[in-house]
Amino acid sequence: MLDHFDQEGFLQALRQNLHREYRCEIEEAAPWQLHEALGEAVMEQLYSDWRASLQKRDQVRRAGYLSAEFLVGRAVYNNLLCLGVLDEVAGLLAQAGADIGALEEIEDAALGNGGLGRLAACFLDSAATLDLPLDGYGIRYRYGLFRQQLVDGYQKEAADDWTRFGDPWSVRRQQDTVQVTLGDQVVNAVPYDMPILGWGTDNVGTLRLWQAEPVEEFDFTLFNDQHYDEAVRCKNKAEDISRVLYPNDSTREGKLLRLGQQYFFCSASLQSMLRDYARAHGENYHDFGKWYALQLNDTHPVIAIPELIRLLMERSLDFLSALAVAQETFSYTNHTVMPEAMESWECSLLRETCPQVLAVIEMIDEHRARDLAGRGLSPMAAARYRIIRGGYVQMANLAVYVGHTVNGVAKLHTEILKETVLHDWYKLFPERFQNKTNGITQRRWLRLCNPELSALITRLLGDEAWVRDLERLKELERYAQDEGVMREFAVIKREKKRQLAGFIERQEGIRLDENFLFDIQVKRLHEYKRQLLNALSILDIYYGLKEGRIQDFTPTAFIFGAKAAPGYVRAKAIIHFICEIAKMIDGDPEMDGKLKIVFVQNYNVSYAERLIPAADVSEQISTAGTEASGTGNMKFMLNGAVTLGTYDGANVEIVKAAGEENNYIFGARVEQLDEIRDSYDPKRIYEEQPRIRRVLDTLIDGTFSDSGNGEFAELHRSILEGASWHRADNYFLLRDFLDYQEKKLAANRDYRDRLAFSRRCWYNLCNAGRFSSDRTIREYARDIWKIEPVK
Ligand code: GL9
Repeated sequence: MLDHFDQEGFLQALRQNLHREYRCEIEEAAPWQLHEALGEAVMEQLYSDWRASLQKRDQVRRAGYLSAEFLVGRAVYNNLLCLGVLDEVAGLLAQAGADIGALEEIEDAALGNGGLGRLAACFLDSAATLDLPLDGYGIRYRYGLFRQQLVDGYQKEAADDWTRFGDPWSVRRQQDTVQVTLGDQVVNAVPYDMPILGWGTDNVGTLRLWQAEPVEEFDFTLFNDQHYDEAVRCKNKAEDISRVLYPNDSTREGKLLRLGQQYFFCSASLQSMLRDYARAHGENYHDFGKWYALQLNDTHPVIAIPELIRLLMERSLDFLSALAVAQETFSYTNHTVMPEAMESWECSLLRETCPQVLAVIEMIDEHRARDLAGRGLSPMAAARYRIIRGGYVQMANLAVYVGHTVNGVAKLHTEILKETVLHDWYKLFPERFQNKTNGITQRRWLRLCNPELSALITRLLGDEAWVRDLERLKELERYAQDEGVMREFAVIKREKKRQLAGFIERQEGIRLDENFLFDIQVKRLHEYKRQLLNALSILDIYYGLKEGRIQDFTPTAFIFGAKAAPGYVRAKAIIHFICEIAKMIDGDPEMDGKLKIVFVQNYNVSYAERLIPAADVSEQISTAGTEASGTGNMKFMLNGAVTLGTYDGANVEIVKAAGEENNYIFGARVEQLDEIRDSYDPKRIYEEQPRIRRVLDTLIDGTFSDSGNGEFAELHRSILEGASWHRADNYFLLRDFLDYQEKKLAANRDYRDRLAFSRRCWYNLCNAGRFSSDRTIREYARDIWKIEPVK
């Protein structure tokens, strides 16, 4: 790619685009105008490589990643980086009087909630880099994940109008429009294709996002008769389908519209694949599964299974042949063990949205009953595997029964699937189960977000090969003994902290001192992730400092970033609680220069790119057995932070790779929790431990005001009494509290010896190689999709 990047031509194209579209020069252009013109110029440079890659796809076995979410973030810097011209373009713009940094104003494409959607984006990046024929299929939401503001410590949501200033990275492919029938309504599905650039290759992948549009703009007769609202009703109803991303993380939304979204993008994607298939291979659809491997990202796209069978039957396959093709084609990834996230759809909803598909699901379930009887299961035993149960379709059962492979996303998670969540299925089909530990792309999560550290790594290794081969980092271990290198490493961390402090001051109006230890917890707000535990521990540190119980404390900034699902009342109460603690500490002059809390607003991919490189301590404190994998944990490790965490998800593998002695691990393990679960008595701990009682009681003793809505008292009850739907302290905050506090203070003490602390950070960085999504995607390609690189 970089060989044939034409700098002169590029600059000229940029100028021409600005002249033509906005009648202005580079130095006069507003950031969004520069972004549009720059995007267009890049797309022009890409065009022939993208086209060539698309053509090659048709000649090989290929894979499709079906996902309701792709959290791609900001494209401009990453694309310039992958083209190998980020610094050059920055220089050219500077010469022309413009600042490439101005493009920070451009909104992220936040078409996902969190880890699951970001993983999908990392996978596409890795596949493009590895020349693997993988494309993404999803929804082009008109509004992505809501924008978050904190008003008096409360989360306020606003619409995320991410295309407000255009979207130069998508190509509308009108000619590839297909139609999808939803209930009594037919809508157009119009694909918008985004190029996915790899590093050091001219291969370009494609993310195809579907937009719902009316078949007819509006009803002219109604309009003429002055029924204006009526006239556009159909248009609105069609556009509603791809209007907004559901902001739920690990909880399901049993809404008709959500089901409509899932069916819409699955049907559209399959129709377009069948069209491509027929063009390339003819109309013998029996062989579809020989050419296409389709990965179902959680249960959201599982409706693609019966839809493919239906579409194949329309193309004259019989049911059993179509089922066999589906079996060959689909595999399913589970991303969570939270029972409230397991999708099931009421049959009546399916009947309303896609009755033809419900009929196919019924056929699959009848076939399953016969199949299992044939395998010698009694009707009683076979009933445990029902796909339709109590009037609901169990989407995970559908996926595991029809798919050829099911995988978890970290070793521990896959074990939990086999032993509990999907145990019955594992007994029946053990050969279908695999583990694929998650990964992250080092292009965005180190090379792009931390050019300073990248430069050091490149200098020490002698070249940039690590950007495509992250295992190379292991060779850096020997520099742990080199004080000069360790000092340089520490200087870089300080610089990233200084940069973050500047950004936070501009965004939040809060000043941070880069000499503080930066302890960061950023992720979606969820009870199982235990931000409340972190908050309570900070309160304990606060009282410990006031009382003199804690001595020689390294001044620390605790930084939070998290969005709460708008309907998740407790999660919002926890945000408010953290903000109240921050306010109290700010108001206490004794804490000046010692303790600081910041809750940043609107945490997103671009904010993460600034926060993660600046962390000394990475908080990964979910209750053991609850976080399927986590991927933020890997990003922090890669940028040289130590993990303060539990034995949960991929933390287990991270600590194994980087050494327990270089991290701060605490808390009960899964087996221990399983043992105490039934007899667990948080009230006893509360009564026996005055420090715990004191911090927990700030929720009810008037230390903080919940503005009279009872939200803090409700949090207090959730720990000590439980509620109708869960036990007291469901996530074992009190069980782990003292152990957590001990490890947190140990990290704080250890930080005083900067050199030793830097070494621990360094070992984390050096052992992050395994957590590249390049490794993950190679495993999917080899073990599940059976696809090969295309050169
Ligand atoms: C998640 C898990 O909770 C994470 O532990 C995991 O790392 C990712 C990716 O596999 O998947 N499952 C899930 O529903 N979400 C995850 O992050 N939620 C969101 O993406 C919002």
